[in-house]
Amino acid sequence: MQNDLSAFWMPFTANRQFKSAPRMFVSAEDMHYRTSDHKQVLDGTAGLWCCNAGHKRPKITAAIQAQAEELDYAPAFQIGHPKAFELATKLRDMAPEPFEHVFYTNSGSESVETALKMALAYHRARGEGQRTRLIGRERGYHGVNFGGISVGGIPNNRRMFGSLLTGVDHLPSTHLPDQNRFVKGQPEHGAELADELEKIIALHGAETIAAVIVEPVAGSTGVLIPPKGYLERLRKITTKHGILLIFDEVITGFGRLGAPFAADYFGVMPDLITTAKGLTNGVIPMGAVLATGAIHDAFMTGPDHLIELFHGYTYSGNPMASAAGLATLETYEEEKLFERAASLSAYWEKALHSMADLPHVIDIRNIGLIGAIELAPIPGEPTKRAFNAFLKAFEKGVLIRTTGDIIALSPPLIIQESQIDQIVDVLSGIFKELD
Ligand code: PXG
Repeated sequence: MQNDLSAFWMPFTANRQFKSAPRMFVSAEDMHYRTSDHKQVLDGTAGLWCCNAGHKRPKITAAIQAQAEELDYAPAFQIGHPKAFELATKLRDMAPEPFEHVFYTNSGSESVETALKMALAYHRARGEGQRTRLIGRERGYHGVNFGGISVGGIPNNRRMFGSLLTGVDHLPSTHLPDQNRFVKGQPEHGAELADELEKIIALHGAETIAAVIVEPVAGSTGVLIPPKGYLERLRKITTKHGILLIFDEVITGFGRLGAPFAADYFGVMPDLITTAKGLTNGVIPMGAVLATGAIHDAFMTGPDHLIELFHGYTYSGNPMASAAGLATLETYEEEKLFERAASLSAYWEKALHSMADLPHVIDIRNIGLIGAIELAPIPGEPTKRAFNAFLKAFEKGVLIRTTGDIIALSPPLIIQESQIDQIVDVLSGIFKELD
């Protein structure tokens, strides 16, 4: 049957281009998608950075099926169901030590809004309600809701949408292409960029600032890896001034760097962590904000029968999502996938950097199982060269993501070395062919 594509207004998609030559996935298993014209496509991006355990994983599929039979939905407010508590406990056990509490959302964007609201309300609850400013960073991506695009630093995501939140300021991006190029892992230069926070604090007064939010590794804007010492300095400055530090770990959470969270990997503890994506292997929408005991406890005052935080979603801790989350975390543990990511990262690094001398390649960056290959833009036609690479890679059976003229890679943590080779072979061939 001919499928009418016109009704569905697709997100973050060139709708007219897509609908003139659609690319459709109809099934998936482990490392591969299958297209509507029966082609296998190797998943170089874990869907959208979310299917960390690969696709159609038996335990997750079975858990969802069983949950649908048992309890499809339970009200999220004033009533519970066991799996939401079980998953929260498991998450707490997996998270770094200061994180004792879990607030459920349905996406990364909602986790960001939740964390920002928690930060504001935390200060207010402690009698510091004048701390209303939020600090983000240039080239930051924190989802697409109003708080997230306000603290985010992507012009296209902001400019069409009005005046956004007031009282927001931005740190400079950590990307220093002139000093850090073809760096393996964390760059040497740029820790001092964290000191820009001191200038922002001096400008506004520390007592007006509620929180700083950053991605420990910026994913969406092309894999920007924190310079050595940068996150440590941000932590030091925020602590000194009583400002909360939020790590947006929507991409870096759940093993992407070879540790449960980037906070573990870098050994820097924020006050709030936002998550989503890998929490349920992308199978059912779910996000979570991890909060320290100190933040949670600041709300636990007043009469017992009153709601402490006026925030939450109809689907917070949804039974189906909770079941998927539990089965996902069990799959990560049973298959030791975070350890696997850590041990594969050296092979990954070497494979990626083998493309350094190919045509058009102007930078390569990597950390954990994340990689980026930056291409020189076609003069006057930015983004086109990388998008052409995406189209060609798809034709050759490899799924990649592009942002600007940067190719971003983030395969499922079950990837084999031979499949890393396949990605590099296909991309190398394409770079030689590209205009
Ligand atoms: N924070 C971060 C750091 C993210 O990367 C979000 C929040 C928002 O999550 P939701 O679930 O609301 O989409 C994200 C999402 C890409 C890409 O190709 C990245 C994201 C989403 C889609 C595509 O880089 N990140």
